[in-house]
Amino acid sequence: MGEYAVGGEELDGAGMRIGVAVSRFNRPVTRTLLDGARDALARYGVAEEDVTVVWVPGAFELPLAAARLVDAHRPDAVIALGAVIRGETPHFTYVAAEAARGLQEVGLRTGVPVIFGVLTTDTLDQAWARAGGTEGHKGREAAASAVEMVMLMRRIGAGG
Ligand code: INI
Repeated sequence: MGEYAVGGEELDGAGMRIGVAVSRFNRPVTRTLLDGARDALARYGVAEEDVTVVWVPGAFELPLAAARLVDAHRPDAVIALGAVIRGETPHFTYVAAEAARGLQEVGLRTGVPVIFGVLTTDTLDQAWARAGGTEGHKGREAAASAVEMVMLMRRIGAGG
């Protein structure tokens, strides 16, 4: 029996190695997500040289990059950042759903936390609102989730 939790105030990323996969599609937004994630990781004590960033063409490519990062670098966590905006085509549904499914699969296969920092919105304005605007900052939140999940996995123990 037991109960495991990590409080936001105790987030400590000192010594953690973090991989970041980020998509170029809607780059001004994803660049902002990346800047926020990097800044937040630094605030949690993650050293700059312990953060590895990989750029991919679009969100659909995020799962493969996350998988390769895990297999090649064995980071403590991977953060995936992207912006999928609905626009006019059904492409949105496939890209967003496959990014989510693929990223979840990488985390479950490897036991390394994979954080879903992918915006899925109807409009560009809604994406900006979640990239440091009125609805928060998904990049910063992703960084916090990454550090929390690494701490939590260590507390639970017996990882892969
Ligand atoms: N990729 C995104 O990251 N965001 C989008 O909004 C998007 N839309 O709308 O099409 C998008 N498409 C590209 C996709 O991720 C792949 O890069 C492409 O299909 C090549 O595999």
